[in-house]
Amino acid sequence: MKIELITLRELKMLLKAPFETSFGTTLERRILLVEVVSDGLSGWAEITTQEGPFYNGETTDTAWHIFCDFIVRMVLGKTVEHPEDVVPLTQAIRGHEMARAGLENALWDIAAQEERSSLSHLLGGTRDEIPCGVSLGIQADMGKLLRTIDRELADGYQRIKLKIKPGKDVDVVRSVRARFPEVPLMVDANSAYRLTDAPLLQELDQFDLTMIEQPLNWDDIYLHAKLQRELRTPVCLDESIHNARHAEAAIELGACQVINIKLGRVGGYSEARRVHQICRSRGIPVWCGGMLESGVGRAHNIALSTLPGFELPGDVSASRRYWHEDIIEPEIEVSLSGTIRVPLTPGLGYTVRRKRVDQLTVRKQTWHATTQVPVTVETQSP
Ligand code: OSB
Ligand code: MG
Repeated sequence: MKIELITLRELKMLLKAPFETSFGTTLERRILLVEVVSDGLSGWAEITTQEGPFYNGETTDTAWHIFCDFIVRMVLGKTVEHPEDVVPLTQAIRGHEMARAGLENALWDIAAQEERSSLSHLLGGTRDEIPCGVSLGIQADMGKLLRTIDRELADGYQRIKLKIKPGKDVDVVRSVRARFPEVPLMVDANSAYRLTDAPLLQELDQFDLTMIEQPLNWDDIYLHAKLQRELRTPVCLDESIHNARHAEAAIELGACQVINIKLGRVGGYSEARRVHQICRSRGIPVWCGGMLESGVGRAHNIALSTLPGFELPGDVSASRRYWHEDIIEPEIEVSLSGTIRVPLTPGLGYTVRRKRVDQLTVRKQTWHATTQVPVTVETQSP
């Protein structure tokens, strides 16, 4: 595959409803899409940064900068045998996993098309459908939260994840558990607690949660091991795991019993498959997390979720939960038994709606291998 053309776009997309986590509220998404052209085929991927540096250190704007000013220069015009071969080309970059993942993942889409294989098959996926859960943002109103859960369960979703933060934790979980005694339920704190909060987190043990995701500091492993020893509820790590070394350390230290794998957070498919392999060899179940992606990022999450270790329902849900209109065709749909059918067509398995993408684009840069310099720069006022 020769990397002949790269296009980076920023899209403005309004979520159907604001999404609140312990680190902030999002309504207007700034989505970055990468398109790579090689051998006449287009590969697509999403850079899954959030707008501010509050989930990890990256933002839409840092990713734009790193992608344009470093990644493109390192890879444009280069030829790789396999998508994994692009990873060493950008290895000198420290951090910025999401920006790097955008490039690598687009090449996987191309490679799958070249092999006339679904992306899932090329990755070694073994499932023809994947189990789905939902992640529910923090709600001001308890009645509204309970009604939302009713609706998600009626739609078939297999587990409910509640975002929590100090002051919106034990009582919220108690009310939800009282109303839904049997539902597989978990919570995600997005690093809102400290080890000194262990007594409060122990109160959650009584609600039979499948796990508590990322309770402590975003860059910690060691303190999670101390906390896990104090809790019956399994700890799941999200923010803390940036690569396979982190996963191995966390497992060996006893810092978690589950790992949430996000393609962007670990820097792309190569590293995600390594994390998956380590977890599988140690009997640690994994599931695929979400970053409020557009259909492009979501389609990649579906492919990843077909690997054998993804035994638990992920935060991979239907397009219509987030968007009035998604940018892929068909939109992602979830069955009444809470599953997504994995597409079998070559590549990503969904078609990018170019017209829709163009309508939503607020800035765009294209690089050709022959010229090296950006040949089109287009900026619309947002
Ligand atoms: O921690 O899993 C998280 C959204 C943005 C940033 C971090 C997280 C989330 C979610 C939503 O939980 C997942 C989704 O539905 O895309
Ligand atoms: Mg999380």
